[in-house]
Amino acid sequence: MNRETADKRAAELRRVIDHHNRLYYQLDAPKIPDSEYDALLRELTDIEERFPELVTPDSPTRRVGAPPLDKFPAYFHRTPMLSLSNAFDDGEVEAFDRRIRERLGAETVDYTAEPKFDGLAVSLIYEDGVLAHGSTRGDGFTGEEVTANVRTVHTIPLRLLGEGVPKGLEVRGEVILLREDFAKLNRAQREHGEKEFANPRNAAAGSLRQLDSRVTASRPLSFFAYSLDWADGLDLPPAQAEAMDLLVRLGFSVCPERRVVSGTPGLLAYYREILARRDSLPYDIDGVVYKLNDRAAQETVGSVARAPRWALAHKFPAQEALTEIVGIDTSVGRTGVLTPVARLKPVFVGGATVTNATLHNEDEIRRKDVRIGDTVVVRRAGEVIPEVVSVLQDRRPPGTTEFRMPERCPVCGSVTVRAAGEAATRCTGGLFCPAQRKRALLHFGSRRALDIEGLGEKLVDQLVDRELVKTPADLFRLRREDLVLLDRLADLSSENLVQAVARSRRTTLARFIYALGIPDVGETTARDLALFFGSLDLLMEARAETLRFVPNIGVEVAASIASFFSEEHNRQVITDLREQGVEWEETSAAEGSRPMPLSRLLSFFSIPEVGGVRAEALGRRFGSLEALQAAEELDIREVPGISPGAVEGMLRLRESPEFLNVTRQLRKCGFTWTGEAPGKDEPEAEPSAVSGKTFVLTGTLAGLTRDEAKEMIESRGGRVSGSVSKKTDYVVAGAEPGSKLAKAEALGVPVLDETSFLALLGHPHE
Ligand code: 5U1
Repeated sequence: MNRETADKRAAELRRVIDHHNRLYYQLDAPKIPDSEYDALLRELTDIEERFPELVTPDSPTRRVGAPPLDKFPAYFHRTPMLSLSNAFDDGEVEAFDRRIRERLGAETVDYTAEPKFDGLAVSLIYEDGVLAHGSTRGDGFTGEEVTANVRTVHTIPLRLLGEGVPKGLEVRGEVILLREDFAKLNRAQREHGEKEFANPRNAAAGSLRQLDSRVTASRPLSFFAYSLDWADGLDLPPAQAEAMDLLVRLGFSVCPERRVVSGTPGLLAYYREILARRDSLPYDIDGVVYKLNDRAAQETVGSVARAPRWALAHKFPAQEALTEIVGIDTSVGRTGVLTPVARLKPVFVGGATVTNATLHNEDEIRRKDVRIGDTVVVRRAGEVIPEVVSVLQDRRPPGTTEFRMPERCPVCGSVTVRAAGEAATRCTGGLFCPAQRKRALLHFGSRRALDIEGLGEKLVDQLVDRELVKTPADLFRLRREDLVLLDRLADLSSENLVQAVARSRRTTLARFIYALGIPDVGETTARDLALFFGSLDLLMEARAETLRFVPNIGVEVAASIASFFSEEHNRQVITDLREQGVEWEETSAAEGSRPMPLSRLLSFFSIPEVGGVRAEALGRRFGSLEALQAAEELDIREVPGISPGAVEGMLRLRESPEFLNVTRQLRKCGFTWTGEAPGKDEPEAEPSAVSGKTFVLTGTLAGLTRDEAKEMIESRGGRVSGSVSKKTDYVVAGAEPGSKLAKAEALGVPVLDETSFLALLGHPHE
């Protein structure tokens, strides 16, 4: 083949391959088998290898990636890549529509509405119809040039379709992973022993930012266009919706769910429809986007800072949230399969409060390395059972141990656990498992437990081997006649033992709890439990969350205790022991005898947007749990410094079964919840010092995070703004402040360091 025929054939092959690529990836209607497509691509590759000078930037062979880069070059966007303002409720959408109508003097306005993809925004530049640059958003002004990477995305045309293509054109949109492709990718990661991705968004972002574009090529990315920003040599249509249609004609995938709607009712109806269909869409979305349809009107309405006034993202409730694992239970299915279930600190996610999440199976736990005490991402999508998605390894508290799935005790069939570092299995039946009967009986009768004098190793061996004693309750049924038959147990010792057993009936609650041999419960913990609950029944019904309120008890021990008392055979032996007359004195705390600050109770639950400061503000405002429970939504909204998310979280929490159960159990132990400790009732600073003032934060503060600083300001009636202007009252500057500090100095705005900031808030450094 000479060069000229090769050139012609290559051009033909590119056209045919592009056509089939589009049929396959964009229209989901392949017309030739994969083998034929591969043969065409191979033929083109061969030609380009023989005549490298014939390679064109839009050749489909370029989709396989290029040699790796050291770093991405910076890419300066011709016009800034704007972000979108967010709305979280209907009122904010109404206000958006009202503002636009007022600015345009129009009665009703048409909008385009489309799903908001959860991916990575990119800009694509075409020169003479050929893809010339692809870049990420970066800070909106400067992104990273990732051209070789975007070329690998099959739904991005390398050459625009149709006649009369413009000289230059910029299209923006989102690179995403379809759910199906995400599952495929993670399966492949798993098979290659590589780390799985937490969600499609992370996977898409991670894939597009690979210095080696051959890696990007191996990831099944997709692209959806959502804006046509400028075109040289082409008149853009007057309406946004028409511009989207033009993008389709040029060869782009544009979301098929896009629609033109009218006024607030149209916007809200669209939102509800897409929200209802969210889980059945083939991709993850986190809301919908509204845009003024008339492009000339978009110009009139204009932009503020980095977001256009003519567009709005109406966000869906988050489907993922962070929370903590307080325990891992195992549920036993009908077929005997053990399924691990994470018990969570209650968290509001996907429109409901979630307290349990499935961990699927042991492999999954090992792969994700989930441990009790871990902070995890929990996902709740639609009506699907919530699941633990990933662990935040850097938030792992010290001293956690790898979680070992319970196993069935080979002897008694009860679920067993393996303690950290122990080779042998240990039965949650503890004292009552036949496999450990001897050890358990010795512990039960030991001096610090029920103190049964004479119940030594040799005697226990014989009692168990001759099946005279199966559980500790059987000890109380022994008669002298049974014992005299045992080796070397004379009449007198038999009598002594029967009397020692009888004497041990009278004990204390702490000793009894210790005697039960609950995994991880030593003498001190047993004493703490007895003191806290005062009654065995209250202890036995306590949930793991309630047990966390006992001083010195952490998540793992709380989980172990709750799990012990949830086992039927353990409860049965306790009943038997009581029937045999084992008794102790119980104390019942009078209701109200144990006041606890309401804020401490609230802080224990992960309420969205409620940290210590807002919990204290709620405590101050309501003064008792009863008042908080009875409060109208409006009363909660009026708590100083509260945010809409915090109000929502509070409303959900106070109705959640976990909260009601924990408070019911604690109330039985005498707890009541009060306002803040004396002295906290007074406002902590002169209200005028912060109230109504605008703050700007810059740099890193040593003692508190930016969110904490923000919450402290807002809870005192102040505002935090992102940029410095003449209206700014204070700039708070931490280490390595940004340009905001220079601007503040130029405008003469007072600048506070961390110490003076805390002093202003009435929180001087200790
Ligand atoms: N669907 C969609 N997502 N999204 C994101 N449209 C859309 N428009 C955007 C952004 C940032 O910006 C416009 C201002 C073009």
